[in-house]
Amino acid sequence: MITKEIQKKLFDLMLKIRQAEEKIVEVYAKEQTMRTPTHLSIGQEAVAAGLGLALHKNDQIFVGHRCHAAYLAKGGSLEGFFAELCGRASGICGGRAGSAHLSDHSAGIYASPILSSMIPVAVGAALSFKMDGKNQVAVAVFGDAAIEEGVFAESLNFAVAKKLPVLFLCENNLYSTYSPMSVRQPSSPIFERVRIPELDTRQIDGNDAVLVYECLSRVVDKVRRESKPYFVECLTYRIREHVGPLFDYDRGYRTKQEVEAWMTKCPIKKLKQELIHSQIMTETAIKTLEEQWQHVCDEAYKKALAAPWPTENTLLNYA
Ligand SMILES: Cc1ncc(C[n+]2csc(CCOP(=O)(O)OP(=O)(O)O)c2C)c(N)n1
Ligand SMILES: [Mg+2]
Repeated sequence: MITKEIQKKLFDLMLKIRQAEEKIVEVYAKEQTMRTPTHLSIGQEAVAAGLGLALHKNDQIFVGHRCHAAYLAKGGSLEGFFAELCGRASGICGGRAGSAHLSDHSAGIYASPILSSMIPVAVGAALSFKMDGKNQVAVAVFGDAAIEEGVFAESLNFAVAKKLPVLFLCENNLYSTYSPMSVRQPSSPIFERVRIPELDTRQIDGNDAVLVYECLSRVVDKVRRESKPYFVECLTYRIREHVGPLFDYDRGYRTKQEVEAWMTKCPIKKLKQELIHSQIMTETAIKTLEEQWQHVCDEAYKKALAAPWPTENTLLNYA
């Protein structure tokens, strides 16, 4: 049952993620303060928001290069986020990791941009939860290209064979860098192709935050109760370029019309209309909330720039 509170929380979380990434868009090229490649999730926020609210605090997410949204949705610190992107000592990984390795043990999120590499790590975490009798769930979050790596099949096989509490969550944004699905994979939907008798799989609209939350909260509950894996494919779309803050209409691998068509399906726009229509929030309240998140992100960025760089004597820490 979706309450007004859940709807508001989903909206709030998506706004937080959007404003954080819009701040990156604003300063990335102009100020050159973030010397790290950034893979933005603008347009894909509903998946992370729905997942973040569906999980318990001690569940863990294992994600790839496009990790900002999942990191913020899992409770990663916003100040630590900006400081990390600016390479400062107060960054969540001491300024060493950058945008694609956001990992925060206390929030329960780990990221690595080696394609598919976090999928077996999620399965390993799920194995340890099961062996230790912990009631936790591990989630592997990955893109449509990650299933093309052999380790995905190995991980799925092992998780099903050992009945592990792991959710495989595929963010299908239809592209791997500049290559569309049609030149890389058979035309049948991913969720049907990975289905085997012992594995439940589903495909959902990944731009509908309420639907994502409803689906994932049920699925996560099932994974936890029955200790068995589940695969969910979320259909969504990346609005900005693969890596960096710009639009990429000039690249020639997708049309401007296609991007604009997906902009009309923006998950934030969609939930905003629903909130206003069902009189849960007024337009003015929504505007105020947007401005509040803008302000919080501005302040976190300013604080990051004022923070010290890592010092030379810490160079070998974490080695
Ligand atoms: C092992 C490996 N091969 C290639 C790459 C380069 N690479 C980075 S992202 C990416 C495409 C990923 O596409 P997808 O999994 O669909 O995620 P998306 O970027 O669309 O979110 C590739 C090929 C990599 N990081 N690791
Ligand atoms: Mg993709």
